[in-house]
Amino acid sequence: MEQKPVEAYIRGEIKKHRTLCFPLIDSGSESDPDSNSKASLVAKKLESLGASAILVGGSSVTDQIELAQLVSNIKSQVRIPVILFPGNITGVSPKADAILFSSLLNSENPYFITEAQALGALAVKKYRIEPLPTAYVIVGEGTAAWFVGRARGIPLNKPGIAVMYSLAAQYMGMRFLYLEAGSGASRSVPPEMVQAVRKHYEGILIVGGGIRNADSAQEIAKAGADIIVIGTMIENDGQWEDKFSSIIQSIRSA
Ligand code: 1GP
Repeated sequence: MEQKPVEAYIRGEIKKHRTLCFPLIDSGSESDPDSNSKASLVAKKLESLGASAILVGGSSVTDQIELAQLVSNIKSQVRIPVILFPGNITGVSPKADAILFSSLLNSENPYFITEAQALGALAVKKYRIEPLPTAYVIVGEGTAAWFVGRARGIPLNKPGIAVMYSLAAQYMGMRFLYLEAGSGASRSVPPEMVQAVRKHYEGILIVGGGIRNADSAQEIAKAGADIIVIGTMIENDGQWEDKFSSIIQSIRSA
């Protein structure tokens, strides 16, 4: 099968740098009406600090007009791909380069496994967004992604269960696997779990949720993640630029 441009770009970047960082920018902040224009400047900064792509979305996107505006603002500021990370069909937006076209494999609700995907697929085709077939697996409990997605979170101390899901994802042809602890998680996906999955899963391994500093990013990179996702730290930390730089350095020397 012909490899589409964003996937080929990601594979090329992994060859070059081994572990990449995709920062996540959430759409919409009720408390800050200027958040979208600020976010595009943040994206520009992130690109200059070494981000390989910008993820846009999250589990709480409710305003599609605002999301579309955000995506085109970011596109006007950066050259790296802008990739949608949808929590629902509202997360599909016209100007993006690609989408993590995800199935939440460990949801208890079929809506998040196949129904939202069917409802959103024609929009992805119409907008010519490159779909990146992704198995989305939630680890641990108590986060928004876990609650909204009705996930039966994989216990943090059960890496073997994550391995089972990752092999299932591989056998179903999903070329990306996202191990998600959830935004703002108090504990990130344990490196032991990442390592166990890495031994078996041959696709592109994304790990996110609760990664706030260079040390934990490095541990997860060493354990075998191809891509690390950082969200909350960028939104909440006054020193985010320095911290982001040190995360990039730490994963590239892992
Ligand atoms: C959430 O994995 C991402 O979907 C990022 O998580 O906000 O905790 O960095 P954080």
